[in-house]
Amino acid sequence: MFKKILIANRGEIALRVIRTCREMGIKTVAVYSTADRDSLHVKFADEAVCIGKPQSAESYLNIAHLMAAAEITNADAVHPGYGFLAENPKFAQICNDHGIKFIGPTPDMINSMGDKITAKETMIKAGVPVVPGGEGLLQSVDEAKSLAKNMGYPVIIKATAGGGGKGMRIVWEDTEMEKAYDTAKLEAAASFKNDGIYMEKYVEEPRHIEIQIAGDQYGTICHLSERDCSIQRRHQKLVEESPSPFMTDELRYKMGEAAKKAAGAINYESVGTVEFLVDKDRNFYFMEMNTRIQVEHCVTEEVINFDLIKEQIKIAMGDRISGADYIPMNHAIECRINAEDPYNDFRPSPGRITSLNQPGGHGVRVDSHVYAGYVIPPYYDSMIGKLITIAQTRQEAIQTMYRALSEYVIEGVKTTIPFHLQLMQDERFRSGDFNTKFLDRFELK
Ligand code: MV4
Repeated sequence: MFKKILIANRGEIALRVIRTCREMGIKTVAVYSTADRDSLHVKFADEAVCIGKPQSAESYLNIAHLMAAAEITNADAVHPGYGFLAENPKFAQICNDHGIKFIGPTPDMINSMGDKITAKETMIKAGVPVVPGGEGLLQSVDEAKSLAKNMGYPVIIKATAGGGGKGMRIVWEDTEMEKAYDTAKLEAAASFKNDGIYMEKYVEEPRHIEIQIAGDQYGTICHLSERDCSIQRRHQKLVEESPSPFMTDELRYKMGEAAKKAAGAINYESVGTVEFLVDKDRNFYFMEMNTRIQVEHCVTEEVINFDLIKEQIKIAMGDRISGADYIPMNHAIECRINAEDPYNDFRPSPGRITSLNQPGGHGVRVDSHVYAGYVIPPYYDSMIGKLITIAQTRQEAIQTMYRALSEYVIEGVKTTIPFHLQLMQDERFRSGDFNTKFLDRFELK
């Protein structure tokens, strides 16, 4: 049993972890940069340690500072949240080497999913469907061209060290290949210090549907149903929901089994997510696996009535899971409320929140670390909070969302609320007829 957990993160996820720890009777240590002195996670934790300057590299990404904070407070475990060091195998290794349990998978598991070609090969061996493509790294433009001719254009070039959309190039015809190959390789080298690239058939207008899974230290794995994350803009998710409006019982069964196979192939321990692309004919393909808790975990929590952070902590303590899968019992939608100007290319809008009214009432959950007078620092992501609504049907969850968004008052910074208000009234969104290209054609009025 953990007595004290250090949370190596900030913002709403730090608060989210503190809340569950309180309920479990576990003490908490917050860490903070000098820019986050007045943050709620600092006030809500039992102890707080300043770990450095505002820049992430000097604080939330600084492993030496975090380990010092864990040692002086006698923490017996570290929760990494999402982002920052959550998928850094070196950090997980150093925690474990110091006798501090990293609440997440082992460094080996993080590594095996971090390199996309390795992950894909593991999935093929395990019998999980992957997008058709070349085997291994591309060695030359000529190889890229002949491969693309064989499988037929369009194709997509991806960085093996990439993920989340960075360094991808779609290629529609032979004449574009040379430039795409070169820029993808340069971009991969610059972004990831690894210029390895590979090719896949490009799946047009896919949905992004991911399966939440959990695995314990004894090899039991279950799935906790899907989230539809197709409403994205430049690879930034804006809205997530569960169940997916595109889901059928048969598809959920098949994707659930595939996700469990994927996790089982690496003996996965902790909670995690298997991301799939789903085409219009409901063919699905493994994309990547996230070895962390995700921003959008709340919609799953609400549709299956289950605390995923509690489960993650219990698994790390060595508890067993039952192995039963979970099916959504109602509908949940999450809107990300960011300090961004949707009328100006979603440009970040940090600054002081001069006035605040958060929504409430039946079917509404707000996960947020802000308060009236809080200053959103410019150094980190611009999320103010997550607004989640829960209802028996999708239509009702949308209606509740519209109502809750109308109650939300945030003054002093620009927010994504006007975008979400229009989306909730959009006929195509309301009918569930959308894919990852939806926001490319969405015009804010
Ligand atoms: C694809 C694809 C189409 N075909 N792969 C984007 C994030 C990264 N994880 C992989 N991504 C994609 N891979 C093939 N073979 C389209 C995307 C993609 C996408 C995927 C999910 C959500 C939004 C997206 C937006 C653009 C492209």
